Amino acid sequence: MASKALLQEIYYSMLKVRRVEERLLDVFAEGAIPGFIHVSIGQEAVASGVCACLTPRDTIFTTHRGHGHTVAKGIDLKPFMAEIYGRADGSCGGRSGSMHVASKEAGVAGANGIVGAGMPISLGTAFASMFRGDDDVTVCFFGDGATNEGTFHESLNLAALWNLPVVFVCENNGWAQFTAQSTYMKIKQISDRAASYGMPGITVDGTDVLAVHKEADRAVKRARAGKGPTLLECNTQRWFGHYAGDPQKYRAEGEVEKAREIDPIARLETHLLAKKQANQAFFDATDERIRAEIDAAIAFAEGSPKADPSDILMDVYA
Ligand SMILES: Cc1ncc(C[n+]2csc(CCOP(=O)(O)OP(=O)(O)O)c2C)c(N)n1
Repeated sequence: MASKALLQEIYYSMLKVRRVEERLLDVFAEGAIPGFIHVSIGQEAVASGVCACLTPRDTIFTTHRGHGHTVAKGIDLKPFMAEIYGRADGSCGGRSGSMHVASKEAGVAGANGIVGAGMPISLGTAFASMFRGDDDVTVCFFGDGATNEGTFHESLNLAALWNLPVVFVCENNGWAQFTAQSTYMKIKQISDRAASYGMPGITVDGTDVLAVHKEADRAVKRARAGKGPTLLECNTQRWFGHYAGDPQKYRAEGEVEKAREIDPIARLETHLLAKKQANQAFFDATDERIRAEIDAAIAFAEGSPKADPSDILMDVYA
């Protein structure tokens, strides 16, 4: 059972993810951000529920839709925002942009714009932990669409074979770009695929942060204890389009509105109020604190010089 302090911390994390992405949508619309952004609004319970089980030493890998995981893992918002703005003080010197943010300090080994590409790389940090003999864990986030990539199958097979300390978290929002899961996959439950590789496969309501946290905690503890990988499927809802500006014309009438009725943050608020673990004053103060942190991060990004194009190949090894 999660403690009051932990639940309040998870609430802060979820609201921070939400407010950061709302702000990113605003500044993107103003033309302040180069490239594309993909937001995960509606999916916050997955990022925050899983990352609450991790230590700063643990590593995550994420995707093109990775702001939430990166913020929940604890990246400093200033270099995070500067990175998305393409500024020299960004966590990657402004060379990565939204889709490839990484931060060694925060244990974020990187977002990745290539679908399914994080999975084989995540075996590397997991193998390194095993090789060093420490108990650090790697978590690899990806979407439902990525589970049809060859990398998914190769990575799960090898992770199970080598008993690697990695947790594969499939954030199943039912869509891969503009294609519904039911039109590209026969099975309904992606976690069923885990059995083929010899690892546990769990499906959880990804809008219920308590459920996500409980199952993620079990999977992370299992990996930390040297018992090997788990596939954790979190069923969730994508409120916005595939990318910022996508009008979602391919979705059935009323579907988006229905998805937005299931608000993972409101669900946690209801739980906290019912259990008397927080009150409205706490929610308001948390929001105010987060908004101030975001204002400071945006000011930092805007005040940072643009990345110098002549540095583009710096730190590129292959
Ligand atoms: C290898 C590869 N194929 C195709 C694309 C184009 N693409 C970008 S995101 C995306 C859909 C990914 O869907 P999913 O894995 O479910 O993640 P979600 O966008 O729902 O978070 C596709 C096909 C790509 N970036 N990389």
